[in-house]
Amino acid sequence: MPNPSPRQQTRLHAQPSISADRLVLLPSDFRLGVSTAAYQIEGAAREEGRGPSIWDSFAHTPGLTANGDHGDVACDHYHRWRDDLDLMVDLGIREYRLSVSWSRLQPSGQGELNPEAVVFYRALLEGMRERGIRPLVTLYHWDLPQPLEDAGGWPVRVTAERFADYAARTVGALGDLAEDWITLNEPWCSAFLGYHTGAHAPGRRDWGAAIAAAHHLNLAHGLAVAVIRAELPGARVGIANIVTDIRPRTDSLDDLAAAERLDAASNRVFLDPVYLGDYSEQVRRLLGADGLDAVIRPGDLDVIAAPTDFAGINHYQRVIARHDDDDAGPLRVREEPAEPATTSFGWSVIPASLTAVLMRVSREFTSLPLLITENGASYHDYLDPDGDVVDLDRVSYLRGYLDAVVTAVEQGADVRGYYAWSFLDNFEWAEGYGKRFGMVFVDYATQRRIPKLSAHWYRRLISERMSQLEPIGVKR
Ligand code: IFM
Repeated sequence: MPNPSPRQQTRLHAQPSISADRLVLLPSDFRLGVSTAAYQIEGAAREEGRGPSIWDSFAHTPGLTANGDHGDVACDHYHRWRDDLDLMVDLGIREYRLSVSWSRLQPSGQGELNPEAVVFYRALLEGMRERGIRPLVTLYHWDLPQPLEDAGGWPVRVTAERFADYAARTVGALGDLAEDWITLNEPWCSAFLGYHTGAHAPGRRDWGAAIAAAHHLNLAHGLAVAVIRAELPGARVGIANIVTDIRPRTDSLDDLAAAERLDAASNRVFLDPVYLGDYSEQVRRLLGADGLDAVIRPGDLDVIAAPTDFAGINHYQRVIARHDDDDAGPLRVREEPAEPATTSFGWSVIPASLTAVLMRVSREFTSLPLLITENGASYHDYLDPDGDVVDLDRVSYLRGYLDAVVTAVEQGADVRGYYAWSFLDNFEWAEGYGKRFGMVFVDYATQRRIPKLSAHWYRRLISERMSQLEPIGVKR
């Protein structure tokens, strides 16, 4: 790797870090890491026994992803993982959130694990151990085995039971190599983008199915917590929910109610049962008659509220909610990005929204330690004629959002980690490869990795942090 070139050094010097007297406010066990997901980086879609997932089917259906992009090859991490881990080490990164692929580990969605997949993930996790990288492993980052979708997918209850079986077997096979586990990533996307808007796999458009999926995803999480604890008593377990900062457009009663509805259907339907033990009145009023009441069985809420060890929070944006009777959707809410929208997705860049979300989760939902399991931004990154990627926007984004984390800590939130999304540019779902979130640029034609300026900035930040911790004897 790549030390920064002299020109990059000059640019880096011009980019301030987070000031030492702010950085020092983070708890001594604070993790500074990066995050990825299996389908977005692995490739090797038909190798060594992997079966198709809903994302293979979706991405190979013409017209559903930008440019018809799919994850068949992606970043070819399946074959290049050693170099990728070496690069991570060179960049000073010792905390890595990754996901394992259900359709690779259990291609039919039930029964014995695929031995070749177990060999692969064991080698990957052993490779991390050898390099001193601590894994945080997500069991489900959206790649439902296609046979389970064919049998009804998340809207049917048995999928939650299948997930618990997969979780038990996977933790049984890999648990000696990882202590930290996440059950599900962003069940909101799986349920509502997958089954309501159809923007994500499996591409269905059925509001009732999305609501049933939401409950079964919550149930899957709770069932998995129990089996993970049984398999690996020392495990630290949590769920990664996307938490959006939702604000009413005006203080009219209509807009306030619209914001409350959007919050119920985006945040509360997942946070309430996991952390508060029941769906709130707002959620039940909005979703109960549309199917939620019908799928909740006695005992489910106790299962879902199984104690966890941390709360994972993925945060990307603030959204403005406006009441809209003409909106054909069930929520009657028009969503607008809060200004200024500056990422290439058109998402807002408002670091204070992360502070707000962390404070809200701490005050309203849980006193568990919080891990920011994803936060990041896509920009129009490109290789300049000197072969560098100078992503000043991302540097400024990361600085702003990490500083917002420090603000939340100052205000009393118990935040223990930040995993930037993402380590590598990767397959950004329906948006394909056109949206780049990585700190490391991937030239997909050659699979060359080029650390962007943000990667060098992050390395410097981690090293400043380490030098703050050394005098007090904390080593990582
Ligand atoms: O790329 C995704 C990731 O898979 C889940 N959270 C949001 C990211 C950016 O859209």
